[in-house]
Amino acid sequence: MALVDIKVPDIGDFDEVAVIELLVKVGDTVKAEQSLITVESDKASMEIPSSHAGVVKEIKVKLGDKVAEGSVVVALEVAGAAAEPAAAPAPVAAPAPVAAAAPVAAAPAAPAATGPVQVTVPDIGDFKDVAVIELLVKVGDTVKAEQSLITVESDKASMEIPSSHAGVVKEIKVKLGDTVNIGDLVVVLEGAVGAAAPAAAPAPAAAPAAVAAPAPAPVAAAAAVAAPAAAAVPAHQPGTPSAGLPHASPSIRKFARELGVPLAEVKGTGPKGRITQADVQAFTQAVMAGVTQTKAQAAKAPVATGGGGSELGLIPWPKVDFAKFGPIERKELGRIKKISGANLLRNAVMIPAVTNHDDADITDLEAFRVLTNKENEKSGVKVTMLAFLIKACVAALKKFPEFNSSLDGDALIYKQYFHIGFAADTPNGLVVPVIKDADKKGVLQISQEMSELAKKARDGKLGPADMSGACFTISSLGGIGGRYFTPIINAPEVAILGVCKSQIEPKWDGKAFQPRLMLPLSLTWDHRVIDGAAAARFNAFLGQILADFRRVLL
Ligand code: CAO
Repeated sequence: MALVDIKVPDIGDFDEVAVIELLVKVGDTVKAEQSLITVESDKASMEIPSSHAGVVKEIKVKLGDKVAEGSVVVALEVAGAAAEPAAAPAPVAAPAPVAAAAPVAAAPAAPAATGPVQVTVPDIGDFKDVAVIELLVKVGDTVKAEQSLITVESDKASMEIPSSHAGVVKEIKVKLGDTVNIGDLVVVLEGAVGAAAPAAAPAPAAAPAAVAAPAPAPVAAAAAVAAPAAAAVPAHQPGTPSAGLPHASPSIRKFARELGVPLAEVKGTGPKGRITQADVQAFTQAVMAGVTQTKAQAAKAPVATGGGGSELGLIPWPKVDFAKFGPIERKELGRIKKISGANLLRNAVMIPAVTNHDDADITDLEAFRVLTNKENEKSGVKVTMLAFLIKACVAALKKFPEFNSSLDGDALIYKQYFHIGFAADTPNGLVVPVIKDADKKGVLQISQEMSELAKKARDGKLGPADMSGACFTISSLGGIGGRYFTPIINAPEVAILGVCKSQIEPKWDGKAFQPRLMLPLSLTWDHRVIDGAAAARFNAFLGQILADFRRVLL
């Protein structure tokens, strides 16, 4: 038995790198080439492997220490003969290729290439058959010299392969999952100019020029396992961490991939938010225990329940075996319910909504409506209370324009048209047909259009044009019953009026109680756009109009 100091091997141009992870502890038995620590600079992430097999006797570094070539990492107890090769066998100095990745210096401008330029994988040292895990550009992209084109990964390091020239990507010659080696073609560039450092990019002999990319810029620990190729990841500068990508070492990414763990969803608890093996294990255990869900699982959960709730940091949706308690029947949600469920959930969650309740005295209006219907009996058009409400709401929207608006980022879009949606109950679910330009139509015409749209809705024949463009929605449960409710705003509208069943109530007129027909109103409004006082005024104004419809003319 002998004690051998395991040192940081040649890490090329990286003078001082920080120890960010200890991968072994005292007493561990390690194999030759097993990673001992992870070090990181602003340009690279690499694992320092052991040159020998043995037992860890002492760890000579701690988290945050700066190390350089020759720094002792671990004192290892090795079997007698094995201790001999004081000079560790070359392959064990595994990070060499990463370390050899010279920081990509700003390249001196070079003359324009005469034809298409083929950018190939540069010298990546001992690394063979590295996998392409990320495409950072797409055909048609304009790239700068040294801009990263793809990310490749071995089990010990990940690195970005930068472009040797500026130009326009004409062809991408690799795809995700391909393995590449030095000299393999990565992309073909058109109109290429400005070759990178001459040393790294040998001069082309003839067109089409085959030019090795400059030395790869190692990815600063951020691997791209979660970034789909089609996601059009914005090209980024070489050597910088891929923004938004998970911060983990290559071995952790491999570990996560083997378990099928979406690394992008794992919260890192290591230094600088780095994802550790324990984080991946904890995530896996949480998913297995049903405490959390991956985004993919949540997306598959029933739409009406809005996934598992993990996106909001909520506990998962309860999973109950209802059959344990009695007979059950399972029926899939219909198409309309699925669509409206997802919309309702978004609107309920995203809008800071408040509901004001009020009552309107519609005694005289109802008498007028009944009379009108009697007079128009032969016309076949039945005037409904909802048609009056649509007209009354148009008047209120004109008086309070913010109720006829929509949020557009930090701005409000004020609409100068008055399209009013009304919720219609159908055997297949709730739909919202729209009466267009209600301000330009009389109550009779609105009644007629409503009855046609309601029929189309019940027959499942509403087209997209029938249901789009609403500024404000009315949801009437008046024909059914109830007192008040809290309707959900139909985004991007900013308010909705719920109406319930009118009934005769005693109202004090100053001398005596009078029987009056009172209509319950429930106005839900988006507090980002509307204030409580405005909502109260809107309801009060609506009440005045419904109490005396002549006010519509004012
Ligand atoms: N108070 C008392 N009675 C009312 C009333 C009210 N607020 N509103 C309507 N009524 C009466 C009508 O006068 C009619 O009575 P008669 O048959 O005696 O004339 C009866 O209720 C039925 O009216 P209706 O429902 O046919 O007509 P409508 O214009 O009120 O409504 C429509 C049409 C399409 C909106 C309605 O059929 C409907 O689908 N309502 C449900 C909307 C809904 O589901 N909203 C909830 C959304 S949130 O989940």
